[in-house]
Amino acid sequence: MKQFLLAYDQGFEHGPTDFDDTNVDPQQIIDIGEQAGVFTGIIYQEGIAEKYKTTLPLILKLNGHTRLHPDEDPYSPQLCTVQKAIELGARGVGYTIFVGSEHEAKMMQEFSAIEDEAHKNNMQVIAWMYPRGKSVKNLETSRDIVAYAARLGLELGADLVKVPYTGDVASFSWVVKSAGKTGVLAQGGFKKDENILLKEASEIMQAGASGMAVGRNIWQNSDPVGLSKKLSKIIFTSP
Ligand code: FBP
Repeated sequence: MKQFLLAYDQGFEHGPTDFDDTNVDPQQIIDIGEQAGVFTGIIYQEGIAEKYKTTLPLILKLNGHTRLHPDEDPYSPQLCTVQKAIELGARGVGYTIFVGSEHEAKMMQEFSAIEDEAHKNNMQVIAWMYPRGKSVKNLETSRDIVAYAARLGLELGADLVKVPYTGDVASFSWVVKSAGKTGVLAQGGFKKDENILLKEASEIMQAGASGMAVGRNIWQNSDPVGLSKKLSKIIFTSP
């Protein structure tokens, strides 16, 4: 099944530097998502889920880290539980594994326990599989490393992996193949020219991906609802 997710955990990962006077307000992003009517889910952390309500299916992010201490090998600790996600009405849970970090084992263990419990409760499990750390420096979007990260997601039991785009159809097709029956979602990344984003979205879907999870490129756009509709057309009409 195709997926188009609206990501809004950047306030945690990057801080409010990603925001302006409008999109700093979580309600604005929820409104964009509800007005666009094209998203299969919205992603944020526990605190936002407790204070803001949405009619969109919620994917609750269970771990996070800040960029305030520039660790070469980052660790993103688990901060919320599957039980709490159920209480908050989440349809699924998300967890980041920094593949290649020296703390990768700890994140794989935490993810694995989350995956077991979430699946017992019929929840969708999405793994953010991001190559990061000294051993994969400058290889964060390289074909073989991203394919390895996606494959790890399959082996660990993720329903979907969210990975960076590798930049061309051939390499991303290999990433999708490597993930087997685990669906692959491409990350939006930092804000880029709209036409470049739309071209990338077409390539990503051509490569056989299950969809995209996009944040900054949507809510930093001057017409977020319009752009969401354009992206959804590409995602949901691809073969
Ligand atoms: P974007 O579309 O804004 O890139 O959001 C996708 C996402 O995975 C977010 O869920 C997360 O907060 C962020 O990217 C992580 O960004 P970084 O690559 O800087 O760690």
